[in-house]
Amino acid sequence: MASADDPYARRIIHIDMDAFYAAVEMREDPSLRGRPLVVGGDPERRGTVATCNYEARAYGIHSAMASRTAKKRCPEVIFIRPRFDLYRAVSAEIREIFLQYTPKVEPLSLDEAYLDVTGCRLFGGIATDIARDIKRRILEKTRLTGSAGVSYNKFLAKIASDMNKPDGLTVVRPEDGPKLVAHLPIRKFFGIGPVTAARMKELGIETGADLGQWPLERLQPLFGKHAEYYYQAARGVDLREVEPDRPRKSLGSETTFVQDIQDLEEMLNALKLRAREVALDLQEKQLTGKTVTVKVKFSDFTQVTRSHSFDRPLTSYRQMVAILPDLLRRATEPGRAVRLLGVTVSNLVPHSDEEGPVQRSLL
Ligand code: DCP
Ligand code: MG
Repeated sequence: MASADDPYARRIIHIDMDAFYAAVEMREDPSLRGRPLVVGGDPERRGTVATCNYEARAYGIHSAMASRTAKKRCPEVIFIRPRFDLYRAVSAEIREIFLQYTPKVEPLSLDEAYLDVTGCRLFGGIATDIARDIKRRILEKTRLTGSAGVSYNKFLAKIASDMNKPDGLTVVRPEDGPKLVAHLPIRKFFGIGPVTAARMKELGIETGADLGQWPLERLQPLFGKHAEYYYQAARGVDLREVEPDRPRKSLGSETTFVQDIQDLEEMLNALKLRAREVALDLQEKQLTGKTVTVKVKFSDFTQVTRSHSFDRPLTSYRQMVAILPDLLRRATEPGRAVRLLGVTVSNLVPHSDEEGPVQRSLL
């Protein structure tokens, strides 16, 4: 009988929409279908590809690529400006569907979520059938396809959803988990970014099987608090819970300039615009925060952040703006060109009504 802490007892589904922004744009304008399409960026200027459709991927174009490079790889590629409101609306529709199967839904981004369906009684509790039904409902409601991964933990459900894209449905059963993980490049493990992967490579760890050779006592001095997760993951075990509505830790907005700027006034104006975006976002989500951080990226891509924490949560947009000149001066150096500026508010708390109607709005 499966107990609550049995690492194989849960049923987790990971859903990830296919070429999400691009698919939405093709739905809105069917004349775009079958042609290589990039969402985000601008080939004449700076900017990066947010995503592209599968036709564009055939040319080697991918997310986060410089749009100039994308244009070089496929001169006839069509560039589309992203319409986030539209993607957010579709995302909300998908989330509504998820919630009809389980309250345990953890969105990771607009197009991706984990669902814990362990307690779901639909379809005799068979997670594969539940996942198939979710895909069907998404298609019916949004005319878009998504790919599903079904497994006994988050790590493997996410790996599975990526295995048969687009429109995939892939199941990884407990008896197959360890074998799959053994073949997996270390870079695909949750939480292992390029830096850790490079470090592991130096240690001769390139796959799950390599990682599985290391006893916990040897991983601990090298990877500290992450060691246990790596140790378990190498065995196909991941005990992380699906966490519904994970509270946000920060809200931010940033901008990359078409041409690097050096003028402090100009920088300050750009920052104020970002701060306004953040204030709007906070207001929309009924949040405020205590810490304001300014981020500066220089033309050589090095990055500096400077923060200020107030004793009490912000009650106005002005308060946020007032601290920007000081943070900006501390982050920049005269004459050094800046390529990107951003503002983030963290240490978030709910924006209560107790402070009175005048202060209820951050704007
Ligand atoms: N996105 C972005 N910048 C990135 C990566 C993604 O703006 N560097 C946006 C655009 C994507 C959406 O997030 O449409 C979802 O990201 P995915 O990684 O799931 O990519 P897609 O859904 O576009 O494609 P796939 O079919 O590979 O999931
Ligand atoms: Mg996707």
